[in-house]
Amino acid sequence: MDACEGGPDSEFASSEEAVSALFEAVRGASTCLIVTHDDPDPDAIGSAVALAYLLEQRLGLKATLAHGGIIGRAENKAMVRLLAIETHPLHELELRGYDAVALVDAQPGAGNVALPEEITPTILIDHHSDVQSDLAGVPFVDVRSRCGATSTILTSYLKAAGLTPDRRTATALFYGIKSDTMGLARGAVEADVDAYLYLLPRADTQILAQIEYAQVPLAYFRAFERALESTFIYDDVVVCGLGSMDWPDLAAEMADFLLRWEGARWIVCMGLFDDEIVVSVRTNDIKGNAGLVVREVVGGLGTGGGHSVMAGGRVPLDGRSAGDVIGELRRRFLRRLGQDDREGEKLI
Ligand SMILES: [Mn+2]
Repeated sequence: MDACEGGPDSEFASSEEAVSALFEAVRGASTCLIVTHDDPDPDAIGSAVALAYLLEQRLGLKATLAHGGIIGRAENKAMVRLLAIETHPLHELELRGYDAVALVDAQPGAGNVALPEEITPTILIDHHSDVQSDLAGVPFVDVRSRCGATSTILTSYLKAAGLTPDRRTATALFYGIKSDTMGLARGAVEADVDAYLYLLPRADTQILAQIEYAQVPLAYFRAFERALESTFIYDDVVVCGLGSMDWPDLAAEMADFLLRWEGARWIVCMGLFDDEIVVSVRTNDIKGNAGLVVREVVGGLGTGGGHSVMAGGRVPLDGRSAGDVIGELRRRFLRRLGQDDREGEKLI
């Protein structure tokens, strides 16, 4: 059995069971809207592509992909362009026009899903833990928090349905797993490794290389310089205030990058995008419970959550200045991570 199959939070003992329940949940439907979390990452996009493939190939459903926010990171833009993935901004669609709605790599209560509250998904497939969503009324729920990627769950569905992914689907799923687990180095379990090895020979390695080494705009290097200039060290806690960002996932990208510093245990990156402070947290302490840390820190101010070693959140400005909100979050994070509120040492 896959190490994240039938986990403590999954209702299903196997992916075969999950797939038959999934098919039952969409019985009679002819269209399905597949929604990811806002500013979708490769795992969200890969999962959506694979679910569409499964529903189209096995049930003849017509699937439409949608997301909130923007696809901002250069790699993610390259992924949708090179794999010809059509995903629509959610606000441009008439949401009531679909027979079924699926949510992948996200949950309704996480605060990072633009799907209006009055729309109850038909399908929910995710690997985020402790989101405390009210999932009553969602006909199909499969949350496997031990999986390193939602793409791993979708790979097991395809296998369970006896469906071999085509090159495009395999490439999207492979990159989803690779990116969410940092090449199996972060939070990956046996099932992620199995899925990764199953997909690798089926994926287009040339396209993968073009995605991973996607060219970036000049603004990227400038943002990097600004970020490094405004990064401060408090023992093993590193806090980066990014200021105004051109795309929201820059906070996560910087957090990943800063975690490479040998002295780091916790990274907290915060930046302004669209009147909200975007928070991204990383730790190399596998018992760190980053998701809980973020939820406690942003509690009362915004929303957040994640996994043991990576997490994120959003705090709306609500009329305050970005500097004030970032300052308050910085103080809260430092206190929560056992550091005094002090000046901090500049990174560079
Ligand atoms: Mn994910």
